[in-house]
Amino acid sequence: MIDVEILEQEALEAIQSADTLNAIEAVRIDIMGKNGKLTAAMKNLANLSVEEKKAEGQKLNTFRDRFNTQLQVKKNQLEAIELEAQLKKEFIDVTLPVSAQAAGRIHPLTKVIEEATDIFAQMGFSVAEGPDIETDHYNFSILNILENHPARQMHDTFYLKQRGADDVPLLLRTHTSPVQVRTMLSQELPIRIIAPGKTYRCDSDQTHTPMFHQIEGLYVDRAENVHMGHLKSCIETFCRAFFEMSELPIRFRPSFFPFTEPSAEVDIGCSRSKEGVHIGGGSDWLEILGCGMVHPNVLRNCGIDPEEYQGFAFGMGIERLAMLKYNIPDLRTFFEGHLQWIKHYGFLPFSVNCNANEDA
Ligand code: 2NL
Repeated sequence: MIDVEILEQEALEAIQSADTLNAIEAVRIDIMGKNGKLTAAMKNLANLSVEEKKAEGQKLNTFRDRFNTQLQVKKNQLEAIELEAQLKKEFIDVTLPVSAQAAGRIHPLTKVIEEATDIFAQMGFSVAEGPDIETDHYNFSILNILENHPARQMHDTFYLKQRGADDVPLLLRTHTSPVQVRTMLSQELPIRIIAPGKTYRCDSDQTHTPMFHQIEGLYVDRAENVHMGHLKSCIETFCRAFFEMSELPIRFRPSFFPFTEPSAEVDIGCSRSKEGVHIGGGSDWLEILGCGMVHPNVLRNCGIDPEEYQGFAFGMGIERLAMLKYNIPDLRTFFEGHLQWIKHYGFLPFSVNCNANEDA
């Protein structure tokens, strides 16, 4: 027969000196495990007389209860200590700046969209979005683009094989104008929105990619509140803020779009050399966007009375803005996804007006 008092003393000492969860588990196994000392003593009860069995059994039960209680207390302490140590080890200061080496980059197109959105937001424009897959009604007809217009040809526009509800032709939007159309049809006047997003045309060469990005803008209000002077100052404000040149020369040239009347194309002053175009000074001009007063037919098609309301609209290519502002020579590299390219031309997250290169 074992001496329960000695066993208890030893066991409690073992618990006290255990300093890890593994050590405490070893103590538990030594006493309570399949081949443990208490387990063996319990098994041995079978060999004792009824009297002895009763007395010894009580002692063992009392020991087992005390042992379990002490074990649990120590286990809780050790768990708390180990958790504390782990938390300390894994602590991350989320307020520290990301290392320039590890950081991802913001694509120049995203950067330009964010910059343009900021500038137009200050003039009261909010951002509108719409689907990339459109009906030929929203993309063309409602915008006063007639049935025989070249843009409607199969070789200029991506038409889907599948047709929409009521068998209408579906296509990938060729401009973001349908976003403005949908806004005019669904929102109350006045409307002041920009629509940045992906656009698609069946065209692929050095200066065209089948997918590209546009920002269009639209302001419609009562006729006494908006006229071509507002269009002009809106565009001038944007160009000078975007290129960060308060004296940037800007000129409006008469032009034609089916959805605006009158229409204009906008050039900014530049100089050209072997190194490429330089925005700002010089005696040359560079076309940057198209704009005009929304055509009365378009307003009427969108349920707006052109006798009471009028507005201006504009559209520009985002890749072109990015190439000019950030000196990116080749359009097609925007979509190749090369790591070296994005490290060179991309921007660090949280950086304000600074290029990744300057930080790296
Ligand atoms: C360009 C020219 C332009 C518009 C887009 C527009 C939209 C509606 C009504 C009237 Cl809903 N106009 N958009 C107007 C003039 C020019 O884009 O050269 N884009 C790259």
